[in-house]
Amino acid sequence: MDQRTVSSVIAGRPVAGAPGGRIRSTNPARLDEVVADVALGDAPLLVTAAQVASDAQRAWADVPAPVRGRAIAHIGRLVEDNKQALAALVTREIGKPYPEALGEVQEIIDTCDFFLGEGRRLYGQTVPSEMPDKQLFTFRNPVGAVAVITAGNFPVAVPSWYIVPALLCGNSVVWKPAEYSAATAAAFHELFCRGGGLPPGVFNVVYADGPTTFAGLEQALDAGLIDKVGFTGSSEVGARIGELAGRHLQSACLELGGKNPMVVTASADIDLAVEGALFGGFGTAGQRCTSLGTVICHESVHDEFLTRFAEATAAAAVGDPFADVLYGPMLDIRFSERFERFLAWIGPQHKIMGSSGIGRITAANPRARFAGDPEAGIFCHPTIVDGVRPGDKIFDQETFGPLVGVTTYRTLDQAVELANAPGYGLSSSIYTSDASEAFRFRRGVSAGMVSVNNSTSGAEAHLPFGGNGKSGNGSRQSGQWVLDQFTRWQALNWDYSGRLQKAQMDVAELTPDHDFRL
Ligand code: UN1
Repeated sequence: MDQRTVSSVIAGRPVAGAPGGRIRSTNPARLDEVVADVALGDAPLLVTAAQVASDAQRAWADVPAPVRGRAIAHIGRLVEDNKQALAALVTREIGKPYPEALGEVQEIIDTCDFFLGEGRRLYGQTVPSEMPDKQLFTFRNPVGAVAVITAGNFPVAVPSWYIVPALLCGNSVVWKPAEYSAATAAAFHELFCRGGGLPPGVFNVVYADGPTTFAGLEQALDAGLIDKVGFTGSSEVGARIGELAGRHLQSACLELGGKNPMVVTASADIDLAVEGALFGGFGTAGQRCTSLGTVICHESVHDEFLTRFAEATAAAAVGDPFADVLYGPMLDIRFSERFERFLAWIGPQHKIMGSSGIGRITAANPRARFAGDPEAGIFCHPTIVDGVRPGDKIFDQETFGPLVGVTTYRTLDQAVELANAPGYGLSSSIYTSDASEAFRFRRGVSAGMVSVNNSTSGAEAHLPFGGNGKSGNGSRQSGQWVLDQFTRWQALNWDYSGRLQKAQMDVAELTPDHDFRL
């Protein structure tokens, strides 16, 4: 297997040396396999990248939008032509099962397909003036140099949600991907630069750890080199990034955690709900921000749902992500260590189901349905925790990993209250055959995304993606909605009357007859 050396690329040139040290990105399904040697940058390197991006942005904005749209089209085609290779790298580096990795790469292609046409739209408006011989217009202007910081659970799809529209709108980019998905990030960066024929400096990538990134970002913002920040990651770090951006009078685009509820009503198709819970809860080993957090089951169907869900979970194959499995390893050792801490929140009032053990799958703590050698990587048992209630940490907080809570409700209002109780608001789902329940749930739930008879995961690439509460600050990605993140409206008024016409004051008024009655 090939092993890459990965370094930051600024102004089209790989950065020599490793001022932030070196790390190894390993295959989480086979820890002895090094996927990449990664040279990390320091805070000054991030500032240099921001300077380069800032310098390159004007000329990029001068490239006509339809030409930028063509660049996006070419990127999409090149990604499509490299789909299998990029997906295989995703699977090797972060352990996402290969079919899901193919889907993830498809999400880049879909995003390019959407935005290639936007280059020929990027519409502004013509607006009537309140005075004669005057015309009003609106224009979308690029924001400037954009810093994008992304997680490694969707190491290429989610970055494309930022980077494709940012470039299309005429912004330059500094991207800081997760260190543990650096080889995948390097491949993505190269496909974008080569496919798009992007001028040097328009799209830069910097590998750095979290604290270094924060320090570099702060310095770049202080120096006026970054005009917009996009961040996908934890609610805790997102709050700090939002605060930092706010101090610079900017609003960050934040895509944060979730505690995504699934309501199973009395009229639900239970088989469908079980299938949705299995994919939503345990797909990607529960490490999506759209992963199912808690199943909120009507008390009349709780026992039936739980029995079937536990059976399906126990029967599902886990293991080698290139085999036919429900899920593979944890993304990286740090996630399995943190997951162990979440498991410690399980109390005596809870009932555990779904596997032959909990925590790391090992020879001493085996799982019956396992593909491959569990000791070679970082694999965790799927865990269903029945009887969770508000006030239990396991109910209230995101537990990034293969863990699904189950609770019960009596009235739909209670179900909505339970769905909203943790204070996140990313994705949500309801299984019902009653349209009024679906619409009442939609109206009451605080989530930015609602699925009816579908799992909490699986958002399509052209609907607004984003959350409320602890899941984000209301920003939305994807489709036409993300344009508001990467452009600023400019209003133009043009008076060709040859005199100063004062708004609100020099406006003609027609005389109504208010006393008229039929
Ligand atoms: C994420 O978890 O950060 O809806 C993104 C989904 C994917 C994207 C998830 N299309 O599950």
